[in-house]
Amino acid sequence: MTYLAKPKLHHPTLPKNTLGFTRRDYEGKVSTLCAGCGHDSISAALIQACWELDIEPHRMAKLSGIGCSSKTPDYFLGNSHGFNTVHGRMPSVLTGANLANRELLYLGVSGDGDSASIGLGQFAHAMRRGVNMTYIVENNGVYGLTKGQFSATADQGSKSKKGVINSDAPIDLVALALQLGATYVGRSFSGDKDQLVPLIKGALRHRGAAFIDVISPCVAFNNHAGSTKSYDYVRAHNEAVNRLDFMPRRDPVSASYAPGEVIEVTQHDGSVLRLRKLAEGYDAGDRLAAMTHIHAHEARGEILTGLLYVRGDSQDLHAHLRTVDTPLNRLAEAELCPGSAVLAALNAELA
Ligand SMILES: Cc1ncc(C[n+]2csc(CCOP(=O)(O)OP(=O)(O)O)c2C)c(N)n1
Ligand code: SF4
Ligand SMILES: [Mg+2]
Repeated sequence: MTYLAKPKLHHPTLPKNTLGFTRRDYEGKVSTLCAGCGHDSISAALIQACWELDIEPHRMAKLSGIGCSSKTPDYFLGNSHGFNTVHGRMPSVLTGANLANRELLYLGVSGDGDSASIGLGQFAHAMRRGVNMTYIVENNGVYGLTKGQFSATADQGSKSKKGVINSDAPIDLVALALQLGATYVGRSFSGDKDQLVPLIKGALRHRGAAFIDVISPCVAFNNHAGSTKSYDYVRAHNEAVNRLDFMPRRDPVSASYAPGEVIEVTQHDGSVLRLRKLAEGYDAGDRLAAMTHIHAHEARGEILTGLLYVRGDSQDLHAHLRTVDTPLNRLAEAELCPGSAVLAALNAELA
């Protein structure tokens, strides 16, 4: 409960990262979510990823919409910037913040209701514009906060807690993100920390729109037989395409792997994603093949997880708009309003 303050004392032997911070320094308030909610495991994975990446908490901005999932930024990175937007409006508020200050790291946390229903248009435009962000959807197939109605990601034929069968076709946000031009696309399961932590680390180091759909069971309203987002169902149908290692830039890159078994993708900052292929012939650099693969496995009732697509030479919105390197919120009047002589020269160019 949030009225119970977390003890501030750290055990003296807790390991520290290169900034001198322990994992506890990346925590937030005590979670008010239901015990066992998948969303809390995602918060734990985010804390670990940020601690391992030596992220300075004040350089991170976390934005969210409305929902149990969107409440979670309160439970991690308590020393970072945070903004709870209106339901479904996280992407546009984040885009504005990112345009104003390109130097922060942007994390968008949303739910399947927040992103696939009311915020679907906002989600689409953040992806196609290449907003430099890590966009995480904590996907439980229901509106958890408002007591378990089917969301737009609920599978057709899946059963609600009260026994109602969902008759509508689902929206697959991963397939949509790929189609819309996201340059880093992955899916994971809240119960698979080994897969989720490196996936988040790769996304945080990616330049451009990085999207991760995390299946995150709602223990209160969507964890029964007949649900396709329950712990049991996801464990039984999870099909990983690759295993991911994230290597920060400062580490020497070794090449001790058998050819054909591992693909390496170097990101813009020099960090390396090392992908061990699990699925025969899976190439995370081939967008069309990724789309086909996702649909083929979906037809078999399997949930494909791992890094599904990544583009090493990705660009972001600032590159598309050719903005200046200095964050726009730091430009002073002299730069923003350089005077009539500059205006006259510009007009002369257009004449
Ligand atoms: C404009 C608006 N419409 C509807 C609501 C009611 N509402 C609150 S949360 C929510 C859905 C949340 O679902 P999801 O994003 O999947 O989050 P979860 O709780 O499942 O993590 C809805 C419909 C609202 N808060 N604001
Ligand atoms: S209602 Fe569902 S999504 Fe919300 S906190 Fe409880 S288990 Fe999590
Ligand atoms: Mg939900």
